[in-house]
Amino acid sequence: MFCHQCQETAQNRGCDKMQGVCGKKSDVANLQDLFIWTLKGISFWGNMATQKDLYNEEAAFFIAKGLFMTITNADFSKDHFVQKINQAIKHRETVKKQLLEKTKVSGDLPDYAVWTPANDNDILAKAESGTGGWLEIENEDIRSLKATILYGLKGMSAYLEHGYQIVKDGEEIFKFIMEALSVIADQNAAQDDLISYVMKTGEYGVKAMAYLDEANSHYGDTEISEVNLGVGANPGILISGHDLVDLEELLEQTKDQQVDIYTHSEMLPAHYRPFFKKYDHLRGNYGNSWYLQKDELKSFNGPALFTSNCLVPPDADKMDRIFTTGAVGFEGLAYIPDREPGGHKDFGPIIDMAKKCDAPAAIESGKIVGGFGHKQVLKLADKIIEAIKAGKIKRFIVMAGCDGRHKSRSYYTEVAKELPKDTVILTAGCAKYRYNKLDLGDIDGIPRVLDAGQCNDSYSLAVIALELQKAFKMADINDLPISFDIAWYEQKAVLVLLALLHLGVKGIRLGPTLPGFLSPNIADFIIKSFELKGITNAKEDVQAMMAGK
Ligand code: FSO
Ligand code: SF4
Repeated sequence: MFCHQCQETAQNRGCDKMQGVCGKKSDVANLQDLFIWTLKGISFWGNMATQKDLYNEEAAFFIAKGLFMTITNADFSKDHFVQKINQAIKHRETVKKQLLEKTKVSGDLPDYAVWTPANDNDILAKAESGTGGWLEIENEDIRSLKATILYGLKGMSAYLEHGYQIVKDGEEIFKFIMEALSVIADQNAAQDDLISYVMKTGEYGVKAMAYLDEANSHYGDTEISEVNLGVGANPGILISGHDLVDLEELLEQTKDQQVDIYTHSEMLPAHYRPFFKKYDHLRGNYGNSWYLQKDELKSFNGPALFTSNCLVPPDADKMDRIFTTGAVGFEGLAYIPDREPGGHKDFGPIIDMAKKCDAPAAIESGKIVGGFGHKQVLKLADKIIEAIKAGKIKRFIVMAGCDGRHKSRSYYTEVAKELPKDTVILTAGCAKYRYNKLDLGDIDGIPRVLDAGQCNDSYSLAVIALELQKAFKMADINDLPISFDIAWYEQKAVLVLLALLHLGVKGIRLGPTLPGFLSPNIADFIIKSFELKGITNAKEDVQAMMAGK
Protein backbone atom coordinates (compact mmCIF):
# COMPACT_ATOMS: atom_id res chain seq x y z
CA MET A 1 0.00 0.00 0.00
CA PHE A 2 0.97 3.58 -0.42
CA CYS A 3 -1.47 6.19 0.83
CA HIS A 4 -0.59 9.81 1.52
CA GLN A 5 -3.99 11.45 1.42
CA CYS A 6 -4.37 12.77 4.95
CA GLN A 7 -2.49 14.97 7.38
CA GLU A 8 -1.66 12.07 9.67
CA THR A 9 0.13 10.07 6.97
CA ALA A 10 3.25 8.27 8.27
CA GLN A 11 6.28 10.61 8.53
CA ASN A 12 4.29 13.11 6.49
CA ARG A 13 5.33 11.05 3.46
CA GLY A 14 2.99 8.08 3.11
CA CYS A 15 1.57 5.02 4.88
CA ASP A 16 3.31 2.07 3.24
CA LYS A 17 3.31 -0.74 5.79
CA MET A 18 0.64 -3.33 6.57
CA GLN A 19 -1.71 -0.72 7.97
CA GLY A 20 -2.09 3.06 7.76
CA VAL A 21 -2.02 5.37 10.77
CA CYS A 22 -5.85 5.56 10.52
CA GLY A 23 -6.14 1.78 10.76
CA LYS A 24 -6.78 1.16 7.04
CA LYS A 25 -5.25 -2.22 6.18
CA SER A 26 -3.01 -2.65 3.15
CA ASP A 27 -5.45 -4.98 1.35
CA VAL A 28 -8.21 -2.36 1.65
CA ALA A 29 -5.86 0.43 0.56
CA ASN A 30 -4.89 -1.59 -2.53
CA LEU A 31 -8.55 -2.31 -3.31
CA GLN A 32 -9.33 1.39 -2.99
CA ASP A 33 -6.56 2.17 -5.51
CA LEU A 34 -7.95 -0.44 -7.90
CA PHE A 35 -11.48 0.86 -7.39
CA ILE A 36 -10.42 4.42 -8.28
CA TRP A 37 -8.65 2.95 -11.33
CA THR A 38 -11.96 1.39 -12.43
CA LEU A 39 -13.72 4.72 -11.79
CA LYS A 40 -11.22 6.22 -14.22
CA GLY A 41 -12.46 3.57 -16.67
CA ILE A 42 -16.06 4.80 -16.32
CA SER A 43 -14.83 8.38 -16.66
CA PHE A 44 -12.85 7.52 -19.80
CA TRP A 45 -16.08 6.58 -21.58
CA GLY A 46 -18.31 8.92 -19.59
CA ASN A 47 -16.28 11.98 -20.44
CA MET A 48 -16.47 11.22 -24.17
CA ALA A 49 -20.16 10.37 -23.82
CA THR A 50 -21.06 13.68 -22.15
CA GLN A 51 -19.45 15.48 -25.07
CA LYS A 52 -22.00 13.67 -27.26
CA ASP A 53 -24.87 14.66 -24.95
CA LEU A 54 -24.98 11.20 -23.40
CA TYR A 55 -24.72 12.07 -19.73
CA ASN A 56 -25.37 9.03 -17.56
CA GLU A 57 -26.48 10.42 -14.20
CA GLU A 58 -26.46 7.07 -12.44
CA ALA A 59 -22.87 6.37 -13.43
CA ALA A 60 -21.79 9.91 -12.51
CA PHE A 61 -23.32 9.56 -9.05
CA PHE A 62 -21.72 6.13 -8.68
CA ILE A 63 -18.30 7.70 -9.31
CA ALA A 64 -18.87 10.45 -6.75
CA LYS A 65 -20.19 8.08 -4.11
CA GLY A 66 -17.25 5.77 -4.84
CA LEU A 67 -14.67 8.49 -4.37
CA PHE A 68 -16.41 9.51 -1.15
CA MET A 69 -16.06 5.95 0.18
CA THR A 70 -12.27 6.20 -0.20
CA ILE A 71 -11.95 9.36 1.87
CA THR A 72 -10.04 9.01 5.15
CA ASN A 73 -11.98 7.18 7.88
CA ALA A 74 -14.95 6.34 5.65
CA ASP A 75 -15.10 2.79 4.29
CA PHE A 76 -12.60 0.24 5.65
CA SER A 77 -14.46 -2.80 4.30
CA LYS A 78 -12.72 -5.13 1.87
CA ASP A 79 -16.03 -6.74 0.83
CA HIS A 80 -17.58 -3.38 0.01
CA PHE A 81 -14.75 -2.49 -2.37
CA VAL A 82 -14.84 -5.87 -4.14
CA GLN A 83 -18.59 -5.38 -4.68
CA LYS A 84 -18.04 -1.81 -5.84
CA ILE A 85 -15.37 -2.84 -8.35
CA ASN A 86 -17.80 -5.34 -9.87
CA GLN A 87 -20.47 -2.63 -10.06
CA ALA A 88 -17.99 -0.16 -11.57
CA ILE A 89 -17.26 -2.55 -14.44
CA LYS A 90 -21.02 -2.80 -15.13
CA HIS A 91 -21.44 0.99 -15.15
CA ARG A 92 -18.43 1.33 -17.43
CA GLU A 93 -19.87 -1.17 -19.89
CA THR A 94 -23.25 0.63 -19.91
CA VAL A 95 -21.68 4.02 -20.57
CA LYS A 96 -19.37 2.53 -23.21
CA LYS A 97 -22.28 0.84 -24.98
CA GLN A 98 -24.30 4.07 -25.01
CA LEU A 99 -21.37 5.90 -26.55
CA LEU A 100 -20.46 3.24 -29.12
CA GLU A 101 -24.08 3.15 -30.33
CA LYS A 102 -23.68 6.78 -31.30
CA THR A 103 -20.08 7.07 -32.43
CA LYS A 104 -16.88 5.18 -33.17
CA VAL A 105 -13.84 5.35 -30.92
CA SER A 106 -10.49 4.65 -32.53
CA GLY A 107 -6.98 4.15 -31.18
CA ASP A 108 -5.54 2.01 -28.41
CA LEU A 109 -7.70 1.72 -25.36
CA PRO A 110 -6.06 2.00 -21.93
CA ASP A 111 -6.28 -0.99 -19.62
CA TYR A 112 -8.58 0.72 -17.11
CA ALA A 113 -11.10 1.31 -19.93
CA VAL A 114 -11.40 -2.39 -20.79
CA TRP A 115 -10.21 -4.64 -17.94
CA THR A 116 -12.88 -7.11 -16.88
CA PRO A 117 -12.25 -9.52 -13.99
CA ALA A 118 -13.37 -13.13 -14.34
CA ASN A 119 -14.27 -13.34 -10.63
CA ASP A 120 -13.58 -11.83 -7.21
CA ASN A 121 -10.21 -13.59 -6.94
CA ASP A 122 -9.15 -11.79 -10.09
CA ILE A 123 -10.02 -8.52 -8.40
CA LEU A 124 -8.06 -9.40 -5.28
CA ALA A 125 -5.02 -10.45 -7.33
CA LYS A 126 -5.10 -7.28 -9.44
CA ALA A 127 -5.39 -5.14 -6.28
CA GLU A 128 -2.45 -6.92 -4.71
CA SER A 129 -0.33 -6.22 -7.78
CA GLY A 130 -0.65 -2.51 -6.90
CA THR A 131 -2.66 -1.53 -9.98
CA GLY A 132 -3.75 2.09 -9.81
CA GLY A 133 -1.41 2.96 -6.93
CA TRP A 134 0.50 6.24 -6.75
CA LEU A 135 3.91 4.62 -7.08
CA GLU A 136 3.09 3.73 -10.68
CA ILE A 137 3.77 7.40 -11.47
CA GLU A 138 7.53 7.93 -11.48
CA ASN A 139 7.74 11.71 -11.79
CA GLU A 140 7.11 13.03 -8.28
CA ASP A 141 5.79 16.40 -9.46
CA ILE A 142 3.25 14.83 -11.78
CA ARG A 143 2.28 12.42 -8.98
CA SER A 144 1.89 15.35 -6.60
CA LEU A 145 -0.32 17.37 -8.97
CA LYS A 146 -2.48 14.35 -9.76
CA ALA A 147 -2.82 13.61 -6.04
CA THR A 148 -3.85 17.21 -5.34
CA ILE A 149 -6.55 17.00 -8.00
CA LEU A 150 -7.77 13.56 -6.91
CA TYR A 151 -7.94 14.49 -3.23
CA GLY A 152 -9.82 17.67 -4.14
CA LEU A 153 -12.23 15.53 -6.18
CA LYS A 154 -12.76 13.23 -3.21
CA GLY A 155 -13.76 16.23 -1.08
CA MET A 156 -15.99 17.49 -3.88
CA SER A 157 -17.62 14.07 -4.13
CA ALA A 158 -18.46 14.10 -0.43
CA TYR A 159 -20.26 17.44 -0.82
CA LEU A 160 -22.05 16.23 -3.94
CA GLU A 161 -23.12 12.95 -2.40
CA HIS A 162 -24.77 14.75 0.53
CA GLY A 163 -26.37 17.40 -1.68
CA TYR A 164 -27.63 14.87 -4.22
CA GLN A 165 -29.61 13.02 -1.54
CA ILE A 166 -31.63 16.22 -1.12
CA VAL A 167 -31.84 17.98 -4.49
CA LYS A 168 -30.47 15.63 -7.22
CA ASP A 169 -29.16 17.54 -10.27
CA GLY A 170 -25.60 18.96 -9.94
CA GLU A 171 -24.86 17.75 -13.49
CA GLU A 172 -22.17 20.33 -14.28
CA ILE A 173 -20.11 19.33 -11.24
CA PHE A 174 -20.55 15.56 -11.71
CA LYS A 175 -19.36 16.02 -15.32
CA PHE A 176 -16.31 17.90 -14.11
CA ILE A 177 -15.39 14.98 -11.86
CA MET A 178 -15.38 12.65 -14.87
CA GLU A 179 -13.37 15.13 -16.93
CA ALA A 180 -10.78 15.62 -14.20
CA LEU A 181 -10.52 11.87 -13.51
CA SER A 182 -9.81 11.33 -17.21
CA VAL A 183 -7.03 13.90 -17.02
CA ILE A 184 -5.52 12.21 -13.97
CA ALA A 185 -5.66 8.87 -15.79
CA ASP A 186 -3.88 10.26 -18.83
CA GLN A 187 -0.25 9.12 -18.68
CA ASN A 188 0.77 11.91 -21.02
CA ALA A 189 -0.89 14.77 -19.14
CA ALA A 190 1.53 17.72 -19.11
CA GLN A 191 2.51 19.50 -15.91
CA ASP A 192 0.94 22.81 -17.01
CA ASP A 193 -2.37 21.14 -17.82
CA LEU A 194 -2.36 19.48 -14.43
CA ILE A 195 -1.69 22.81 -12.72
CA SER A 196 -4.67 24.31 -14.52
CA TYR A 197 -6.81 21.35 -13.36
CA VAL A 198 -5.68 21.93 -9.78
CA MET A 199 -7.11 25.46 -10.09
CA LYS A 200 -10.21 24.23 -11.89
CA THR A 201 -10.80 21.79 -9.03
CA GLY A 202 -10.90 24.81 -6.72
CA GLU A 203 -13.33 26.58 -9.07
CA TYR A 204 -15.66 23.57 -9.10
CA GLY A 205 -15.08 23.22 -5.38
CA VAL A 206 -16.77 26.58 -4.86
CA LYS A 207 -19.67 25.37 -7.04
CA ALA A 208 -19.93 22.10 -5.09
CA MET A 209 -19.97 23.94 -1.78
CA ALA A 210 -22.65 26.33 -3.06
CA TYR A 211 -24.63 23.30 -4.30
CA LEU A 212 -24.56 21.65 -0.88
CA ASP A 213 -25.28 24.94 0.88
CA GLU A 214 -28.41 25.30 -1.22
CA ALA A 215 -29.37 21.64 -0.72
CA ASN A 216 -28.96 21.82 3.07
CA SER A 217 -31.13 24.94 3.19
CA HIS A 218 -33.97 22.46 2.63
CA TYR A 219 -33.65 22.05 6.41
CA GLY A 220 -33.73 25.82 6.92
CA ASP A 221 -30.78 28.20 7.08
CA THR A 222 -28.60 28.00 10.15
CA GLU A 223 -29.67 30.41 12.87
CA ILE A 224 -28.22 31.37 16.24
CA SER A 225 -28.97 28.41 18.50
CA GLU A 226 -28.06 27.05 21.90
CA VAL A 227 -27.14 23.39 22.02
CA ASN A 228 -27.51 21.34 25.17
CA LEU A 229 -24.39 19.43 26.27
CA GLY A 230 -26.04 17.45 29.07
CA VAL A 231 -28.02 14.20 28.96
CA GLY A 232 -31.58 13.04 29.66
CA ALA A 233 -32.94 9.95 31.37
CA ASN A 234 -33.86 7.97 28.22
CA PRO A 235 -31.47 5.69 26.41
CA GLY A 236 -29.92 7.37 23.39
CA ILE A 237 -28.57 6.91 19.89
CA LEU A 238 -25.46 8.85 18.97
CA ILE A 239 -25.42 10.04 15.36
CA SER A 240 -22.17 11.15 13.77
CA GLY A 241 -21.02 12.23 10.32
CA HIS A 242 -22.55 14.85 8.05
CA ASP A 243 -25.70 13.36 6.51
CA LEU A 244 -28.81 15.38 7.37
CA VAL A 245 -31.21 13.07 5.50
CA ASP A 246 -30.12 10.18 7.69
CA LEU A 247 -30.67 12.36 10.75
CA GLU A 248 -34.17 13.30 9.59
CA GLU A 249 -35.13 9.66 9.01
CA LEU A 250 -33.66 8.55 12.33
CA LEU A 251 -35.58 11.29 14.16
CA GLU A 252 -38.81 10.31 12.43
CA GLN A 253 -38.34 6.64 13.26
CA THR A 254 -37.56 7.31 16.94
CA LYS A 255 -40.53 9.61 17.60
CA ASP A 256 -42.46 8.55 20.72
CA GLN A 257 -40.11 5.63 21.30
CA GLN A 258 -38.53 6.91 24.54
CA VAL A 259 -35.19 6.96 22.79
CA ASP A 260 -33.27 10.24 22.56
CA ILE A 261 -30.99 11.28 19.73
CA TYR A 262 -27.65 12.95 20.41
CA THR A 263 -25.34 14.42 17.81
CA HIS A 264 -21.62 13.72 17.83
CA SER A 265 -18.74 15.60 16.22
CA GLU A 266 -19.76 17.01 12.82
CA MET A 267 -23.48 16.36 13.37
CA LEU A 268 -23.56 19.10 16.04
CA PRO A 269 -24.50 21.87 13.55
CA ALA A 270 -27.77 20.09 12.72
CA HIS A 271 -29.09 21.77 15.87
CA TYR A 272 -28.65 25.12 14.11
CA ARG A 273 -31.20 24.29 11.40
CA PRO A 274 -34.85 25.17 12.15
CA PHE A 275 -36.25 21.94 10.70
CA PHE A 276 -34.67 19.79 13.40
CA LYS A 277 -35.90 21.94 16.28
CA LYS A 278 -39.34 20.41 16.13
CA TYR A 279 -37.97 17.11 17.43
CA ASP A 280 -37.93 17.29 21.24
CA HIS A 281 -36.06 14.03 21.45
CA LEU A 282 -33.10 15.55 19.58
CA ARG A 283 -31.64 16.06 23.03
CA GLY A 284 -28.27 17.70 22.44
CA ASN A 285 -24.66 17.10 21.48
CA TYR A 286 -22.61 14.44 23.23
CA GLY A 287 -18.84 14.61 23.22
CA ASN A 288 -16.31 16.24 20.99
CA SER A 289 -14.50 15.68 17.75
CA TRP A 290 -14.18 12.41 15.90
CA TYR A 291 -10.90 11.12 17.27
CA LEU A 292 -12.33 10.96 20.82
CA GLN A 293 -15.18 8.67 19.80
CA LYS A 294 -13.85 5.48 21.37
CA ASP A 295 -13.78 6.90 24.90
CA GLU A 296 -16.99 8.84 24.46
CA LEU A 297 -18.83 5.77 23.21
CA LYS A 298 -18.00 3.94 26.43
CA SER A 299 -19.84 6.46 28.60
CA PHE A 300 -22.60 6.99 26.06
CA ASN A 301 -23.86 3.45 26.78
CA GLY A 302 -26.09 3.30 23.68
CA PRO A 303 -25.44 2.58 20.00
CA ALA A 304 -23.86 4.96 17.48
CA LEU A 305 -24.65 5.53 13.82
CA PHE A 306 -21.91 6.74 11.47
CA THR A 307 -23.43 8.47 8.45
CA SER A 308 -20.10 9.55 6.93
CA ASN A 309 -16.47 9.93 7.97
CA CYS A 310 -14.82 10.00 10.50
CA LEU A 311 -15.01 6.45 11.83
CA VAL A 312 -12.21 5.15 14.06
CA PRO A 313 -11.72 1.35 13.88
CA PRO A 314 -13.68 0.20 16.94
CA ASP A 315 -12.62 -2.00 19.85
CA ALA A 316 -13.81 -5.60 19.52
CA ASP A 317 -16.14 -5.31 22.52
CA LYS A 318 -17.95 -2.30 21.02
CA MET A 319 -18.49 -3.72 17.52
CA ASP A 320 -22.12 -4.65 18.16
CA ARG A 321 -22.96 -1.07 19.18
CA ILE A 322 -21.70 0.66 16.05
CA PHE A 323 -23.77 0.93 12.88
CA THR A 324 -22.60 2.30 9.55
CA THR A 325 -24.44 3.56 6.49
CA GLY A 326 -23.86 5.54 3.28
CA ALA A 327 -20.18 5.86 2.38
CA VAL A 328 -19.01 4.33 5.67
CA GLY A 329 -18.18 0.70 6.32
CA PHE A 330 -16.05 -1.61 8.40
CA GLU A 331 -15.79 -5.40 8.39
CA GLY A 332 -17.85 -6.77 11.27
CA LEU A 333 -20.00 -3.66 11.81
CA ALA A 334 -23.69 -3.62 10.87
CA TYR A 335 -24.38 -1.71 7.65
CA ILE A 336 -27.79 -0.05 7.11
CA PRO A 337 -28.48 -0.30 3.36
CA ASP A 338 -29.23 2.67 1.11
CA ARG A 339 -32.80 3.88 0.67
CA GLU A 340 -34.67 2.80 -2.46
CA PRO A 341 -35.82 5.70 -4.67
CA GLY A 342 -38.70 7.40 -2.83
CA GLY A 343 -38.17 5.21 0.25
CA HIS A 344 -36.23 5.55 3.46
CA LYS A 345 -33.52 3.70 5.36
CA ASP A 346 -34.60 1.27 8.05
CA PHE A 347 -32.98 2.22 11.34
CA GLY A 348 -35.04 -0.42 13.19
CA PRO A 349 -32.04 -2.52 14.31
CA ILE A 350 -30.27 0.42 15.93
CA ILE A 351 -33.49 1.59 17.63
CA ASP A 352 -34.12 -1.92 19.00
CA MET A 353 -30.62 -2.01 20.40
CA ALA A 354 -30.93 1.47 21.98
CA LYS A 355 -34.02 0.39 23.90
CA LYS A 356 -31.96 -2.30 25.66
CA CYS A 357 -29.19 0.12 26.70
CA ASP A 358 -28.71 2.39 29.69
CA ALA A 359 -29.11 6.13 29.33
CA PRO A 360 -25.89 8.03 28.57
CA ALA A 361 -23.66 9.10 31.44
CA ALA A 362 -23.10 12.86 31.47
CA ILE A 363 -19.60 13.99 30.52
CA GLU A 364 -20.43 17.68 30.22
CA SER A 365 -23.17 20.10 31.09
CA GLY A 366 -24.30 23.52 29.96
CA LYS A 367 -24.81 24.82 26.43
CA ILE A 368 -22.84 26.08 23.46
CA VAL A 369 -23.94 28.58 20.84
CA GLY A 370 -23.60 28.28 17.08
CA GLY A 371 -25.48 28.77 13.85
CA PHE A 372 -23.57 31.57 12.18
CA GLY A 373 -23.94 30.53 8.56
CA HIS A 374 -23.64 33.26 5.97
CA LYS A 375 -27.32 34.20 5.96
CA GLN A 376 -27.38 34.57 9.76
CA VAL A 377 -24.14 36.57 9.75
CA LEU A 378 -25.45 38.83 7.00
CA LYS A 379 -28.45 39.60 9.21
CA LEU A 380 -25.91 40.87 11.74
CA ALA A 381 -23.91 42.70 9.06
CA ASP A 382 -24.78 46.23 10.21
CA LYS A 383 -23.74 45.44 13.76
CA ILE A 384 -20.50 43.80 12.60
CA ILE A 385 -19.60 46.61 10.20
CA GLU A 386 -20.29 49.16 12.93
CA ALA A 387 -18.02 47.24 15.32
CA ILE A 388 -15.25 47.12 12.70
CA LYS A 389 -15.57 50.86 11.97
CA ALA A 390 -15.55 51.67 15.70
CA GLY A 391 -12.36 49.62 16.09
CA LYS A 392 -14.09 47.13 18.39
CA ILE A 393 -13.40 44.27 15.98
CA LYS A 394 -9.84 44.53 14.70
CA ARG A 395 -9.55 41.28 12.84
CA PHE A 396 -11.34 38.06 11.88
CA ILE A 397 -9.41 34.82 12.07
CA VAL A 398 -10.77 31.95 10.00
CA MET A 399 -9.83 28.83 11.98
CA ALA A 400 -11.95 26.30 10.14
CA GLY A 401 -11.20 22.76 9.04
CA CYS A 402 -10.55 19.48 10.79
CA ASP A 403 -9.44 18.22 14.12
CA GLY A 404 -7.08 15.28 14.56
CA ARG A 405 -5.24 13.14 17.05
CA HIS A 406 -1.84 14.79 17.10
CA LYS A 407 -0.78 16.84 20.11
CA SER A 408 0.47 19.57 17.76
CA ARG A 409 -3.19 20.55 17.26
CA SER A 410 -3.25 22.14 20.70
CA TYR A 411 -1.76 25.04 18.68
CA TYR A 412 -5.32 25.96 17.66
CA THR A 413 -6.47 26.12 21.31
CA GLU A 414 -3.47 28.28 22.10
CA VAL A 415 -4.16 30.61 19.17
CA ALA A 416 -7.76 31.01 20.34
CA LYS A 417 -6.54 31.91 23.84
CA GLU A 418 -3.73 34.12 22.59
CA LEU A 419 -5.83 36.21 20.21
CA PRO A 420 -6.61 39.74 21.50
CA LYS A 421 -10.15 40.30 22.76
CA ASP A 422 -11.00 42.49 19.78
CA THR A 423 -10.78 39.58 17.33
CA VAL A 424 -13.49 37.22 16.12
CA ILE A 425 -12.90 33.60 15.12
CA LEU A 426 -14.89 32.32 12.13
CA THR A 427 -15.10 28.56 12.11
CA ALA A 428 -16.66 25.48 10.50
CA GLY A 429 -15.76 21.81 10.68
CA CYS A 430 -14.57 19.74 13.60
CA ALA A 431 -11.50 21.99 14.12
CA LYS A 432 -13.76 24.10 16.35
CA TYR A 433 -13.70 21.51 19.13
CA ARG A 434 -10.20 22.76 19.94
CA TYR A 435 -11.69 26.02 21.29
CA ASN A 436 -15.50 26.13 21.09
CA LYS A 437 -15.98 25.37 24.75
CA LEU A 438 -13.57 28.05 26.00
CA ASP A 439 -15.22 31.12 27.40
CA LEU A 440 -13.91 33.66 24.89
CA GLY A 441 -16.65 36.21 25.50
CA ASP A 442 -18.31 38.52 23.00
CA ILE A 443 -17.95 41.93 21.40
CA ASP A 444 -21.10 44.02 21.91
CA GLY A 445 -23.14 40.83 21.89
CA ILE A 446 -21.32 39.28 18.90
CA PRO A 447 -19.75 36.00 20.16
CA ARG A 448 -15.99 35.80 19.58
CA VAL A 449 -16.40 32.36 18.01
CA LEU A 450 -18.87 32.32 15.13
CA ASP A 451 -19.53 28.70 14.15
CA ALA A 452 -21.00 28.41 10.65
CA GLY A 453 -21.46 24.64 10.94
CA GLN A 454 -19.93 21.51 9.43
CA CYS A 455 -16.77 21.52 7.32
CA ASN A 456 -19.34 21.39 4.51
CA ASP A 457 -20.43 24.87 5.57
CA SER A 458 -17.00 26.40 4.99
CA TYR A 459 -18.67 27.95 1.97
CA SER A 460 -20.35 30.33 4.43
CA LEU A 461 -16.97 31.67 5.50
CA ALA A 462 -16.05 32.48 1.90
CA VAL A 463 -19.42 34.21 1.37
CA ILE A 464 -18.97 36.25 4.57
CA ALA A 465 -15.51 37.37 3.39
CA LEU A 466 -16.84 38.30 -0.05
CA GLU A 467 -19.73 40.25 1.51
CA LEU A 468 -17.38 42.15 3.81
CA GLN A 469 -15.22 42.95 0.78
CA LYS A 470 -18.30 44.39 -0.92
CA ALA A 471 -19.41 46.34 2.16
CA PHE A 472 -15.99 47.97 2.50
CA LYS A 473 -15.71 48.47 -1.28
CA MET A 474 -12.32 46.78 -1.40
CA ALA A 475 -10.86 45.72 -4.72
CA ASP A 476 -8.92 42.82 -3.24
CA ILE A 477 -10.21 40.24 -0.75
CA ASN A 478 -6.73 40.21 0.78
CA ASP A 479 -7.12 43.82 1.95
CA LEU A 480 -9.78 42.76 4.45
CA PRO A 481 -8.82 42.42 8.12
CA ILE A 482 -9.10 38.62 7.85
CA SER A 483 -6.43 35.98 8.42
CA PHE A 484 -6.84 32.34 7.47
CA ASP A 485 -5.34 29.80 9.88
CA ILE A 486 -6.79 26.55 8.56
CA ALA A 487 -6.42 23.11 10.14
CA TRP A 488 -6.59 20.20 7.74
CA TYR A 489 -6.88 16.46 8.12
CA GLU A 490 -8.76 14.81 5.29
CA GLN A 491 -9.69 15.49 1.69
CA LYS A 492 -12.67 17.81 2.16
CA ALA A 493 -10.21 20.23 3.66
CA VAL A 494 -8.05 19.85 0.54
CA LEU A 495 -11.02 20.96 -1.52
CA VAL A 496 -11.75 23.89 0.80
CA LEU A 497 -8.12 24.99 0.45
CA LEU A 498 -8.27 24.79 -3.37
CA ALA A 499 -11.58 26.70 -3.31
CA LEU A 500 -10.02 29.49 -1.22
CA LEU A 501 -7.05 29.68 -3.59
CA HIS A 502 -9.47 29.91 -6.51
CA LEU A 503 -11.24 32.82 -4.77
CA GLY A 504 -7.90 34.62 -4.66
CA VAL A 505 -7.23 34.30 -0.92
CA LYS A 506 -3.51 34.65 -0.26
CA GLY A 507 -1.31 34.11 2.77
CA ILE A 508 -3.29 31.18 4.22
CA ARG A 509 -1.64 29.37 7.13
CA LEU A 510 -2.15 25.62 6.82
CA GLY A 511 -1.38 23.21 9.61
CA PRO A 512 -0.41 21.32 11.59
CA THR A 513 1.80 20.32 8.62
CA LEU A 514 1.73 21.06 4.92
CA PRO A 515 0.38 18.09 2.91
CA GLY A 516 2.82 15.22 2.50
CA PHE A 517 1.50 14.66 -1.04
CA LEU A 518 3.04 17.94 -2.21
CA SER A 519 6.45 17.30 -3.76
CA PRO A 520 9.13 19.89 -2.89
CA ASN A 521 8.75 21.58 -6.31
CA ILE A 522 4.95 21.71 -6.21
CA ALA A 523 4.94 22.89 -2.57
CA ASP A 524 7.38 25.61 -3.57
CA PHE A 525 5.20 26.62 -6.51
CA ILE A 526 2.06 26.90 -4.32
CA ILE A 527 3.91 28.72 -1.55
CA LYS A 528 5.27 31.29 -4.03
CA SER A 529 2.07 31.73 -6.03
CA PHE A 530 -0.34 31.95 -3.09
CA GLU A 531 1.94 32.90 -0.19
CA LEU A 532 0.77 29.73 1.56
CA LYS A 533 2.46 29.28 4.93
CA GLY A 534 2.91 26.56 7.52
CA ILE A 535 2.25 27.29 11.19
CA THR A 536 4.97 28.13 13.74
CA ASN A 537 3.76 28.66 17.31
CA ALA A 538 0.64 30.37 18.62
CA LYS A 539 2.39 33.47 19.97
CA GLU A 540 4.37 34.25 16.83
CA ASP A 541 1.51 33.43 14.49
CA VAL A 542 -0.97 35.59 16.42
CA GLN A 543 1.48 38.50 16.33
CA ALA A 544 2.00 38.05 12.61
CA MET A 545 -1.73 37.75 11.88
CA MET A 546 -2.50 40.87 13.91
CA ALA A 547 0.10 42.67 11.80
CA GLY A 548 -1.74 41.47 8.68
CA LYS A 549 0.99 38.98 7.77
FE1 FSO B 1 -14.05 16.58 10.66
FE2 FSO B 1 -13.79 14.06 9.82
FE3 FSO B 1 -16.05 17.47 8.69
FE4 FSO B 1 -13.73 15.87 7.99
S1 FSO B 1 -15.30 14.85 11.22
S2 FSO B 1 -12.44 15.62 9.71
S3 FSO B 1 -12.93 17.70 7.05
O1 FSO B 1 -14.31 14.15 8.12
O2 FSO B 1 -15.46 16.20 7.52
O3 FSO B 1 -14.68 18.20 9.81
FE1 SF4 C 1 -2.38 6.87 6.09
FE2 SF4 C 1 -4.14 8.86 6.08
FE3 SF4 C 1 -4.09 7.10 4.10
FE4 SF4 C 1 -4.98 6.41 6.51
S1 SF4 C 1 -5.89 7.89 5.08
S2 SF4 C 1 -3.62 5.20 5.21
S3 SF4 C 1 -3.58 7.59 7.82
S4 SF4 C 1 -2.49 8.56 4.62
